[in-house]
Amino acid sequence: MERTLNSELTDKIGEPVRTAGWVSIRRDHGKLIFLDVRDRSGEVQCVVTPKAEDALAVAKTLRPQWVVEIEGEVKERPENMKGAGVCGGVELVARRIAVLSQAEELPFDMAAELNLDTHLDYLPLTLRTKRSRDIFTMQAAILDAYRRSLIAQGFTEFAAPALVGGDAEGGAAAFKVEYFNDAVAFLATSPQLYKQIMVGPFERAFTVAKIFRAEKSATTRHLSEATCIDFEMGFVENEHAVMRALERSIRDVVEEVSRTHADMFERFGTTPPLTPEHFPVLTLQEALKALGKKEAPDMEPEDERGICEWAKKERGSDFIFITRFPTKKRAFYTYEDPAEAPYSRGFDLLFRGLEINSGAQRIHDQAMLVERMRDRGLDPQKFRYYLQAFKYGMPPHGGCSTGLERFTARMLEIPNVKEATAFPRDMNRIDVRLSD
Ligand code: AMO
Repeated sequence: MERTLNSELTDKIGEPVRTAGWVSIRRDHGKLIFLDVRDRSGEVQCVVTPKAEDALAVAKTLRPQWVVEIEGEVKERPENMKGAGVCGGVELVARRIAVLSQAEELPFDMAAELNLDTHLDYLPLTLRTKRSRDIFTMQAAILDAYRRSLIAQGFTEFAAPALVGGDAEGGAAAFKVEYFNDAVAFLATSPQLYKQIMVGPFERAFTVAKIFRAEKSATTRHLSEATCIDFEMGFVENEHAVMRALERSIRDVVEEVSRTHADMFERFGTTPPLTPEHFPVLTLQEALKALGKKEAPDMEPEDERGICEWAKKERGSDFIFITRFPTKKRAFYTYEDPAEAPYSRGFDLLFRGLEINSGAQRIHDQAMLVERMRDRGLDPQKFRYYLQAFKYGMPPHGGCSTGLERFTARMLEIPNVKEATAFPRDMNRIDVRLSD
């Protein structure tokens, strides 16, 4: 008999089926045993009665996370007993149960709320909880919708390298790799230079890339290894063209996940984010003024939270763009129009209190780019490979980068970005706590 998924059982009422999955809970009720069994499609209740003597004997041995195969008959549950979820309308009456794999006694109850470190220590187990499965189902949906939105806007995907010859951002904390003949390599802190090069062949290009940052502190926002959705587009007049493409992608993602995962927002005690037709845009100085603060070269985390509250209250938006940061606070490739000096054409997108995206119009003139490198104490010679893109014709262009873990975390209002990372790394942890 072929395997039937739990979600398909509603179509097989009265029929014999074979299912397989993990036991979540076993409940003994007098002579009956009830099992909740999870597979990739959902959870279903299974009833074992004394009529199925052998199955009952096996059921008595089962504990959470044992992997089983069950043969039985699908029954519709009485109206007043129907449970929630895709498989809540039916139950499986077991005739035969086979154990495919046993599980040791669990270190804690899977329903218990764990502190983050314990949750992370036991990820191979805790990723199986409903909460974790929700988070990473949401993450996969975000990534899928983002990708489709960019493709629909004419972007071509490419795979960016994670090993780079020099540090992509020219100075950001990078991990050294000692392996290559006569050269020190680094793990990429951003696919920046490569996505700009890809404007040459494709005009519009994007990549889902791993970035590596040797962050000096472990915060609720920083990872040592993160996933970014980066895009770059040619023929832009200014940074606002990039912001419009980004706005569309974000709106497409929110629309898609609100439609397909409405129940998840409810389980996380939040709602789909507010995405007005145009996200509010404030310059840095306007934002600081709205917060009653003095001029400053950048925003503090508390300012990011404050201005997001302002955007929600005043403009009905969970997203807000901040523009016109001082050029000296932005990466070397950021364009500055002489008429707008000392402010650059860089921007940040904040979402529910946190920066989730950063972008800009770039310098496209080779001479200007070389001069900027020199101003920053960077050796243009070290960038000669990248500079070819400019030497051989580069249109005005711009792009941006969204942190997938941060986007996911704010979507479900999860306080720590590490919980929205399947296998988070920070200075204290690579899988296990490094001090252990
Ligand atoms: P930036 O350094 O702002 O910009 O990074 C872009 C986005 O990536 C995410 N991010 C991180 N997430 C978790 N942990 C980290 N340590 C981390 N670092 C970055 C954030 C951030 O908004 N090259 C530019 C982008 C561009 O101009 O296109 C860049 O790297 O969500």
